[in-house]
Amino acid sequence: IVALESTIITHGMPYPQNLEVARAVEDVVRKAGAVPATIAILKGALHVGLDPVHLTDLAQVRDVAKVSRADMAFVMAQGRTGATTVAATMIAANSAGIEVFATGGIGGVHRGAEINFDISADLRELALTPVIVVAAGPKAILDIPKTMEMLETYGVPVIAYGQNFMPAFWSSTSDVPAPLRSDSAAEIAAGFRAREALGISGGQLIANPVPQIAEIPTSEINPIIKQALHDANQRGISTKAVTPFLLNRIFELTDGKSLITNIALIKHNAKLAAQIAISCHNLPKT
Ligand code: PSU
Ligand code: MN
Repeated sequence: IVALESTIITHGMPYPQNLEVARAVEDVVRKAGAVPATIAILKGALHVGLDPVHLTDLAQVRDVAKVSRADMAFVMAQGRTGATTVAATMIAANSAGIEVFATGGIGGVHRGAEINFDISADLRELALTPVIVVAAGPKAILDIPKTMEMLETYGVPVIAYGQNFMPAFWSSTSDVPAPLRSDSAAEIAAGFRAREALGISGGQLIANPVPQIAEIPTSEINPIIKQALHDANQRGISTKAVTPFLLNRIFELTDGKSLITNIALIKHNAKLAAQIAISCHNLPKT
């Protein structure tokens, strides 16, 4: 089983592309031989796996909360609907016995964190919860070197898939070296089992580069990210609103090109996640 998050659907992409992508990503997982489980809170109930009607509703619903570790339980107690971030999806996946989770990009240390202290709860979750998260690296709107430092401090293995450098979400590579590298799903599964055997808590982050054909090179995306960050500052965007604002602003500034890349990388991650899930299934716990 491969877990999929829902914040990407409600806060990461516009309708109707979000619904198309949510469905397409589930199909990629099925084609690769695994079972998708999109995770969300619907009217107070935590769903692990959404049926087509739920998925369609979620893609269009307004005022849906973006929930992380801090607020998921309270949103459920209030009977509200909430989209799960990477952190909340990991918690739900783990409680359902799912070991692998595919997303676009994880949250991380924001640029200017030395002033605004904005560090995503996704990082601490990776330190705590034993789930393998497949992502195209930390989102490039973040401070990638600081995010790497934080992950190291938290004891999270960061494994680049098939290359020596960290991918940067829209771009297939950055100039930040990856701490670990793997070229095989089976090896990633073996690493996860070895952590379990050692009694080390937490997950693994698999940094899977976007296919080069679909990437936006750093030289092209960096000035756009700068502009989007400037706009966010000017408008006083803060806390949970920062990531959705930036993603939407970058979508506007690239005339939709960023979304095309985003879709390509999510599908690519879903496929690798399915391969890892199958490897994990074939590798019993010791
Ligand atoms: N990657 C995307 N789109 C998104 C996100 C990631 O391409 O919408 C979401 C994920 O749910 C991630 C969250 O967990 O953004 C991080 O938000 P924050 O920086 O507020 O922790
Ligand atoms: Mn934040």
